[in-house]
Amino acid sequence: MTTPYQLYYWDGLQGRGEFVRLALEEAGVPYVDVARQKKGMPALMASLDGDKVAHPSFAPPVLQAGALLIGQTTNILMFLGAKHGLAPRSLEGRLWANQLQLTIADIVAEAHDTHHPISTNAYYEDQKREAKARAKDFREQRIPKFLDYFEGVVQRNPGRGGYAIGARLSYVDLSLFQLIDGLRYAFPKTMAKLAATYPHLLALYDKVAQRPNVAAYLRSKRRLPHNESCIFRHYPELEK
Ligand SMILES: N[C@@H](CCC(=O)N[C@@H](CS)C(=O)NCC(=O)O)C(=O)O
Repeated sequence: MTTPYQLYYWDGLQGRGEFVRLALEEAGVPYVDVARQKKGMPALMASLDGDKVAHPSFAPPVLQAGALLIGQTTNILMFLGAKHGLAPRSLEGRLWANQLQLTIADIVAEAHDTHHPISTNAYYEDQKREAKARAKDFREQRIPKFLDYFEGVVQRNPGRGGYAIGARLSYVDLSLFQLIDGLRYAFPKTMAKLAATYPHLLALYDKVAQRPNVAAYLRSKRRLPHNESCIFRHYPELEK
């Protein structure tokens, strides 16, 4: 038997770890969410420490796969996609998946910056005024621009089935599900208003949510609820 994957990610929130969890859950492979175990934090911290590991990450999520220690969400997904049939096999297809995932990472970073526009290290309460301005621009300009782009990708994909790439589910579809889920939580009014504009993305969202492994995961205790420690935070004042 092979050692299960070890996922290093902060406990108590979905965060960027969730993009990795969804891929692991869909693939049906065993993994340990290390920081949620007793004494898991020192192991998480070691994955960031260049004195302890050969390839330290700047920040979680980090995935341990046997002797490999992999950082950066997009990099981890590229690895899992190839290993578990969640990515195209051709070079062109793999690069396209990676490109889309990097674009998802871009909007995820911008979603984070709506509540921390000045500094990740400062409290939200100390940057509320700037957060308001940043969130307004994100809601009015950036969400539509990114979602138009992804809607076009799904709509123009010649593969049948309503996926982002080809005719099969990939990790990009799982991440688009998580992106929409997070945006709906953080900006419910904005997303409700925009819903009619993104029929292909919303159909993809439903399709992913109904995958047996994903659906079982979403019902499980392993799926933590969205909260205000995370990337996607619901502050009603940021949607006024
Ligand atoms: N580009 C990285 C970003 C990783 C990241 O920012 N992780 C957050 C948690 S979601 C963190 O712990 N950041 C600490 C920091 O930036 O100092 C990725 O996509 O994995």
